[in-house]
Amino acid sequence: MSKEAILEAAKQSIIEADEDAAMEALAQAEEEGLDYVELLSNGYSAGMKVLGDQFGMGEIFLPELIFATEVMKLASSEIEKKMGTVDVKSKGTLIIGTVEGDVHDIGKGIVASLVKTNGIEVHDLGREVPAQKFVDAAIEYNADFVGSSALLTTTMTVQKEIEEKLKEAGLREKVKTMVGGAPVTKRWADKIGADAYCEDATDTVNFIMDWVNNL
Ligand code: B12
Repeated sequence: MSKEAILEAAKQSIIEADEDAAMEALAQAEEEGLDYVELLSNGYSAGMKVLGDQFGMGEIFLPELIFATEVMKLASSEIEKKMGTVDVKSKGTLIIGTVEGDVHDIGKGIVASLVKTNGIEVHDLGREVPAQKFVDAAIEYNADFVGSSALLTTTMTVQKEIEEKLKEAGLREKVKTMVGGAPVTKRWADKIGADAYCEDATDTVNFIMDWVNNL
């Protein structure tokens, strides 16, 4: 099976919320030695994007999104198991979470696992996390990076609050902040004073590694 065909099968498995097809695509990917990150981004996540557009246009409804989410979560957790973690001394610590009022945690989870596999200690605070909790965790774990995910235009403001609260706590110079999520842009990151906008999990790893290497 060609790479393109496997990616397409992964994408379709999400669109159709078909768990068996999703696992079949993963098995094929493994057999062909396909890059798991590519499988996640250009396969399964591409399927979520199609559903998001259909949902936005009123062509599908919430239950269909929820079914697809379950398949997406299964696929990403299986991939996380396969990628394993690197057994080296931690190169830094990341606090990550989805902001208050927002339950979208698939993308955040993917970012967390990919960063972890690159030797960074990750503390995932989960979803619907208030700004202050990011700050408290940054202190508790002596974090180098704080990353927040927002998928709703209405919850992006919490990312701004995180910046403000980090400043109040005197931590803003110490940590690098990263923002992500579908409605988030580089412009938004600049506007609120975040250090980086990362488009996807690979982008996030590149940003972190650049920073770690320049320490
Ligand atoms: C799946 C989904 C859901 C699922 C979420 C399940 C879950 N556990 O996550 C369910 C069905 C529960 C849901 C609910 C709702 N949803 Co919804 N949902 C989506 C959908 C289709 C896909 C999101 C997704 O998982 N994408 C796949 C992942 C891999 O991509 P990603 O999240 O963008 O993450 C990548 C990057 O953004 C980046 N990244 C993400 N986070 C971070 C963090 C950091 C630190 C960094 C560096 C990078 C980074 O890296 C990730 C990996 O590459 C989007 C459509 C879309 N285009 O995003 C709508 C969407 C986000 N939802 C939407 C809406 C409106 C809702 C609801 C309000 C619907 C309702 N009427 O109830 C509720 C909100 C509930 C709430 N309070 O949060 C709208 C938002 C509109 C807006 N502009 O505000 C969207 C855009 C759909 C649409 N077109 O209308 N949703």
